[in-house]
Amino acid sequence: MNMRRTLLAAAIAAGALATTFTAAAQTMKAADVHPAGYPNVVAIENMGKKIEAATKGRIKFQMFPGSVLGGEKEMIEQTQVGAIQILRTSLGPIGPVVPDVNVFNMPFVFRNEAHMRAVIDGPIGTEMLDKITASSAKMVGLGWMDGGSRSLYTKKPVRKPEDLKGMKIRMMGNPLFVDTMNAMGGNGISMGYGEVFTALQTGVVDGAENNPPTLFTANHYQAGAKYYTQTNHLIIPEIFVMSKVSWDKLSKDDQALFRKYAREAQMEQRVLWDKSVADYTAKLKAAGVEFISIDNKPFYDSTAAVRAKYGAQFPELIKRIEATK
Ligand code: BDP
Repeated sequence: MNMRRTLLAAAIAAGALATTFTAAAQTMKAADVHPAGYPNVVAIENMGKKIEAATKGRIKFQMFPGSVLGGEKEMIEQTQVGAIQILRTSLGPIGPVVPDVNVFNMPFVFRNEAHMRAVIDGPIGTEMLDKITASSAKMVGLGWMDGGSRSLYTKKPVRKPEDLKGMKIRMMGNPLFVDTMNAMGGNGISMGYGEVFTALQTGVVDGAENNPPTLFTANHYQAGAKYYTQTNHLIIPEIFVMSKVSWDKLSKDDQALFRKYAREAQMEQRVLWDKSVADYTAKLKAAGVEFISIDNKPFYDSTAAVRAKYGAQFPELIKRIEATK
């Protein structure tokens, strides 16, 4: 056999080996506080399946649902150091890390959920993801999810701000939310999501606030909070981010794949979300939770100072949000 050919064959074999090494399958750890089957978890799992198929198994996903890797604050930290690759979290606890996102965390900043969706789907949503990516937070903003509207649930019925007097209400870890609750008439207590059930049971708090799917899956109504007052005071989009450490290791083509399927996950979650809000609302009612409809204007009015305080640094952005149809 001709020497040149042998060398060529050896070179090809070595090349193939090298490709096999660089293409070694890697597993992305994805995490969420919500249980398996929750819309947000399902949408990320489906994104993972698409990426796995598109890369022929070179990139695999493993979902860690139900807070098994910790609460959101801890998971944000793990994502920053690259121990978690994909994190779906509320935007609430991102605020202390990337203050720019707080414009979306303000009470009553969106008129309704349709308005919020129009904002996250459009240029403002993309700019906000890019701001997170460009910040020092070591996270890449991949996409948004719908977190519905958050309303109050308490052990005693609440209809107006005065009814909240003296009530301790659990809020997510971000001073903006404590200010919001204090302005709404109660005493805001910042606490991790995983501690709320026991805090309700032991009387450390008298209530909390969330959307119907979370109220149901976290069982908080079984810890005594069975009055659900439709304040709709926070319409916070949820987000999924990737660890910058892991993102920087992806090729440009893989990054483009992640972007493409992230957008699809954003759209898919919404369909699953709407269905789950309807399902869980029916389940909550069947379980004896009393839904209290109110005129939420007094709550809107009472939080004006919070919008003024936190919105002061984003006057232009707020105008653009308001102008979004
Ligand atoms: C739920 C969000 C979840 C938050 C939780 C909370 O989906 O990301 O952790 O609220 O209140 O609605 O902490």
